[in-house]
Amino acid sequence: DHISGNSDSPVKLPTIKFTRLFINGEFVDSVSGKTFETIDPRTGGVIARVAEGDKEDVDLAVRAARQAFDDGPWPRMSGAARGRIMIKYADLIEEHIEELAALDAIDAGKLFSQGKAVDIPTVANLIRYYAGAADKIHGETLKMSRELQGYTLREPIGVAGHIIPWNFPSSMFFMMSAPALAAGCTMIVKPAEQTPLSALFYADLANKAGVPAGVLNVITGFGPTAGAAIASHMDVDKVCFTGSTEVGRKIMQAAATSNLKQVSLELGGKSPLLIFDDADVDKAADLALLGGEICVAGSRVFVQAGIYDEFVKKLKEKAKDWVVGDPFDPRSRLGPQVDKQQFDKILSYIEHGKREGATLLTGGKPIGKTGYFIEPTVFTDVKEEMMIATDEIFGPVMSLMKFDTIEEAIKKANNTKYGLAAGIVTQNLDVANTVSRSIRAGTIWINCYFAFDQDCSYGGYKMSGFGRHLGLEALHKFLQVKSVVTPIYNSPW
Ligand code: TXE
Repeated sequence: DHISGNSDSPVKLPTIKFTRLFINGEFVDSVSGKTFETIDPRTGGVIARVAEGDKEDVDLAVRAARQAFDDGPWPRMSGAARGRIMIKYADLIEEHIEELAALDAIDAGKLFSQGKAVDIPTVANLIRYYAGAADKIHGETLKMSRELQGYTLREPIGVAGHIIPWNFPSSMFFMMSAPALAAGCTMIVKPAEQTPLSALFYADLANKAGVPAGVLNVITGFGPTAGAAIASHMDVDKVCFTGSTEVGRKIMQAAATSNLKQVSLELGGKSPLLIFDDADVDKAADLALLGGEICVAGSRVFVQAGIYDEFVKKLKEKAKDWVVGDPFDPRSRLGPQVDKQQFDKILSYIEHGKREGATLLTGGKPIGKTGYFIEPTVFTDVKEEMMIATDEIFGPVMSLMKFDTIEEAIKKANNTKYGLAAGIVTQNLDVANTVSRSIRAGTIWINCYFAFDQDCSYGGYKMSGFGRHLGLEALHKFLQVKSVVTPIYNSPW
């Protein structure tokens, strides 16, 4: 009973208010005057044309951010004053929850109900979390080994560039910009070309909240042009990137060959979910079905031999209830894939899985004639070396594999170039402790999955990148340490 296309949803579709670049506190056209289409993944139709920023626009935005950092009030005002503005910003976002959730639903295909109940309110709370940290940024008094007085200051790093993917347009915008704002940085945000709309709305609300001109600039446009200009800019002090491993490499190269700006990368994943014999099979199957277009998706599911058959049966049953459909339909649990390219990529992996000899347990096909809907897909009889088990697919495709011992589970879980997250389902404390310490990944969820929290940082081991989102770790990404040393009066230093 999958549904697709447009439903007669009672939700009013948002009018598109902002389609131009936001530089130095104003909405402006791109220097070239060019625009590009942003597409509704429910139908493949055009929602709006948006200004196409390029190098010249990035130059203007960086100049504004540089000036706001070097001479403006933002890094100089007290942390408490920055915090107050950020709290106002969060309140304004909360006043527009429905409109923002609807923008992400039409632009990214994200579930409206999820956006309204979770994503947008969480974003407001995330801003408040960092607002509360803004007046608690301090260094240390050092225990020097000689007659010296030494202490450290934590200072904002300067102008930050944030390059954002399409899978969580709102959450990613603030996971990257909120800690930078609290630190006293100024910034240029480039949303993904697939999902520019909510970012421009957030720029307007920042303005209304009293974030000074030049502190938060938004350049909509493409990666190889606008994104690359940020990564290679001589006046950007730090670039934060979330996206593909391939582009992550380019960002590092651009930083290395320009001004050696600091880099943090949150890249792909192929996270394992390990389900042990003593697990509650019903709950384990629910957790396993939470995958999809998310970097930490548990896309490799390993089940211990004793419950394997029962688990497969359960999963097949439950996958049927996983309704794919219009993101505005409250029955939907999965919306469309974000664009044609992602849709084609997922379908070609599914074909590859079949050719490589994996068994299609359920799903495997597109749904409907319009839009980019795909059935939740589960493969069994997957071998570790198959492409569906090694590559990040970034769609509703799961690979099921079997294991016998704990040692084998750990080995298989770590058999990947990625290391973003892992899940463990067991009642046995020893198993949970042993396995969580042995897996090389940035987040381990035990008997849960996707348990994100503003105070709980996440990020990559191995080729999933470095640097952390969320928590105070993310705040420290935007601060640098200055040591100040002075001799103690009359001491022979
Ligand atoms: O990512 P890109 P795409 C993975 C996932 C997905 C694949 C491709 O596997 O299927 O990446 O997605 C900007 N210089 N993830 O093509 O290209 C681009 O404009 C500077 C995992 O959408 O990496 C966008 O803003 N910037 C991931 C951002 O980079 C460049 C989330 C991400 O786009 C650029 C998204 C360049 N040369 C995709 N090229 C996660 N970790 O959650 C592109 N960009």
